Amino acid sequence: MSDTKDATLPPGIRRLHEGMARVWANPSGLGALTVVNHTSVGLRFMVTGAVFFLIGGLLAMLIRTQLAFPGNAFMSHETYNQVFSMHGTVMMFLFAIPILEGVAIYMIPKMIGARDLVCPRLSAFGYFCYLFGGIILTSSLVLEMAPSSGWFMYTPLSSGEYSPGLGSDFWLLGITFVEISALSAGVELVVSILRTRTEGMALHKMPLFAWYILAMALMIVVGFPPLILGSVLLELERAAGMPFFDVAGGGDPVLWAHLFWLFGHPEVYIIFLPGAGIVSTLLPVFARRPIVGYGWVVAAIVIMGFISFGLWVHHMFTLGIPQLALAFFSAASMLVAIPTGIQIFVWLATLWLGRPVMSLPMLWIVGFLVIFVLGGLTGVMLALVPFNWQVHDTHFVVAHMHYVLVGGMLFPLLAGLYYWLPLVSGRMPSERLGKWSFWLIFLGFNVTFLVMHWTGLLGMRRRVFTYDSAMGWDIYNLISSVGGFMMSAGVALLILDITLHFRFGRKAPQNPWNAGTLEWAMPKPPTPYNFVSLPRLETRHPLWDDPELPRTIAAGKHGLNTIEHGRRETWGSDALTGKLREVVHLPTNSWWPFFAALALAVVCICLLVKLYPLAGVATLVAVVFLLRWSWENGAHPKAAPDATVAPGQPPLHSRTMNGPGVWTMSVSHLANGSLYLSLLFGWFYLWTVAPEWQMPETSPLSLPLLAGAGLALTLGTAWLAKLVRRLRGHSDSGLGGGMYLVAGLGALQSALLGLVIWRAELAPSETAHDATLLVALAYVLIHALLGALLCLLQGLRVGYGFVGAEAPLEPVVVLRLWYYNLIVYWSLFVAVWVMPTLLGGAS
Ligand code: HEM
Ligand SMILES: [Cu+2]
Repeated sequence: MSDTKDATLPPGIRRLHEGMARVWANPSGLGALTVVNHTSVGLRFMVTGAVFFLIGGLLAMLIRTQLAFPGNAFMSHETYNQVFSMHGTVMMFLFAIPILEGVAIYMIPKMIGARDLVCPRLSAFGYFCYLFGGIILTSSLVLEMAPSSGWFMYTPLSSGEYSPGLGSDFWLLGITFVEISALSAGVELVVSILRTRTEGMALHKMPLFAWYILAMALMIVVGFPPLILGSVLLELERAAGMPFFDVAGGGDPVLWAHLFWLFGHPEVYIIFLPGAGIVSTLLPVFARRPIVGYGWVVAAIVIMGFISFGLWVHHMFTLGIPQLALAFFSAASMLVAIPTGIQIFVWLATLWLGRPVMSLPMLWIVGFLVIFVLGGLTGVMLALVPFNWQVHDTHFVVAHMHYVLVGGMLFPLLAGLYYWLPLVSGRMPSERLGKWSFWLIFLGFNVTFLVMHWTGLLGMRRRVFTYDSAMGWDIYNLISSVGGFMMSAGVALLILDITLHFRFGRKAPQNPWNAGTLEWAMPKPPTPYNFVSLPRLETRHPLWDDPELPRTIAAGKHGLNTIEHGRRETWGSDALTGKLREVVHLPTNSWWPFFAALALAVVCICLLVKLYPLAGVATLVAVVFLLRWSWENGAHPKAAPDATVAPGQPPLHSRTMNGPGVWTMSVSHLANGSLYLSLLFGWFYLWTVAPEWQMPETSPLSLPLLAGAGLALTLGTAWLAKLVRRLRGHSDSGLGGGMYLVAGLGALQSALLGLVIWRAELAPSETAHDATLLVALAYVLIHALLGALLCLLQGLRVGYGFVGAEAPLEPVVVLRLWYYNLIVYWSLFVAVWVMPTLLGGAS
């Protein structure tokens, strides 16, 4: 029941609901493409992710059919290579990450008492990037041009020489495109969790789920850029012959492995953390007591986030890594067992001290505990280097991986699905069908993968498309395959169950599981604005301490209960204490995210079919769309001519100097910085390790031009900083002219950099040295152009009166970019000019 129609509400409050419904309305028909609301976008992510899960599952069944019998001719080995590569790729990139992000996008604002995420248009954009990228990737299967070098695309197998065709290109371009979506969601989840919690929700009162998602999102922000860089470099190698991973040209294929696993290992935790977050949310509800050791769990999450970045090398134990490094990474890999162990003990203690009730979501959690612990045990075995050498790349590893991934992610996800279903649909799930599908999936899973440990120990390698009967693996493989089909039947039943549920489920009460968190204090199914009024919270379990909360919220008794200004608003609060700081004015529905993503999809397709001029045009179009979109940011006066707020409220965020936009810029630069550091890592790695790397005796880069560009950048940054200081003193004299001046300095920097590149006469398709240098210079050039462009726009906006002493936020945001450029430029100068010159090109 949506409470707009609640006849028991007094007329004033009903008008408030109606006003909210009008301002937050989602258009239908074609207009649905403009929707930015987190509830809709989150659902889209989840449904799309589920479709990709089915595609990935279908591919898994093809694999199991092929392996069911020895000497099977069901598929050719070429097809098999494509099928297992796409199975891994679809499951990891198109199912696991996006569906978990979908859950987070859907749940987080509801759990922290916000009306939406902080950059709703960014999530809409991310969704379309995901959708288009996913379609491009999977269409390669239909075209029989799918990637065939496995989901980690090791070079040189995936390089031009051994993978001619378009398969690798589909992967590299498609994945990069999809990663844009993961990053957008990552950035906006971090900022939303830190800056838009409802009044009083201090960091230590935040629901555990938000902690887990915060860690996941930060890990995405830091962990995904190395892969994006790797993909770009490999695509440059394939398309333009730049030999980053080719030994003959001074590159090194192991660099790919490092860049891939710098991403790939954290990826496993990125997948596990939200799963564990669901467990930590549901378990106390069904144990009917608060979680034991909230602080311990938070500590475990933080520790896990940190150690997981130090572990990537354990995927490369057999790649010829120095002995000492092996010992270090082996020990470190075992350390992860500690935070995992803490969480498992906390869960068991909570169950032990509570009065647990069994229900469908709980069944999935028990299944998770069993499977995940088994997967953890084989994980500790694999961290032992000698054992790892024995079973490396056998089905033992495939078994371990699925115990961790399916146990750690799919089971909690399904627990969460049943748990939050009443919120989404307003109906209760059925216990009977649900139990059947649980047992089919649980037993089917164990039958499939438990025996794979034995096939692996008996020496069956992964990724072989068939085997000889004499090896004695027949019966194990047959059992595995039967288990796989059992599991598929369970999934089919699950889908049937959910579909029937939306039609026939019985009505859910307000708080069906008697949960303590805020998402159960809203109408079911949720209205686009979530809460008509935003409560002030003092406790971690608002609904346990105040069961009346849903009623008082709906009656408009709490904060931000006005709609007079016609704005979409939510609280902006202090990251630590949850004290109110500003009213965040959120943007409304828009076509720009859709158009921008569409233009990028065109870029991607043009690159694939090697229509480079057209790709260039499409890139320009995409940039124009993105700029047009950014023009409406920062509470455009057209959208909100009236910047006043209700008496007693904090100011509108664009009237402050530290609104969430500043945070978004900073978190984006965390991602950007991770990409840059990966690039520096690549430079030094090749310099010191690649056997054929050649450093010229003298740098090809002109010192005066480099220094001139740096000077322009430094002056521009100083000037911009001065303008911002004046704004702080509430003065905007000379702001417009100053902005144009800074833009001019940025343009000068770009021009000088262009000259540096032109005069250097690099031969990027001959040596990895020149190729890496060119990429690094292009990176700073793009940033210089961006800095100039944004200042130019700022100059215009000052002229229009959008920015000034009254609305000082945007220059602060742009200044962050200039600071970033400054650090990057000079550190790069040291790395590519000073150090090589001092060391005399010693290789
Ligand atoms: C639905 C049941 C599933 C079955 C029956 C299944 C089966 C398999 C099999 C037999 C392989 C080995 C291919 C080979 O090495 O030749 C494999 C690989 C893989 N699976 Fe699954 N899988 C399932 C679900 C999942 C899920 C849910 C995920 C991730 C969330 C996943 C991720 C992977 C990955 C990353 C690989 C490695 C692919 C490669 O070697 O390149 N699988 N799967
Ligand atoms: Cu790992």
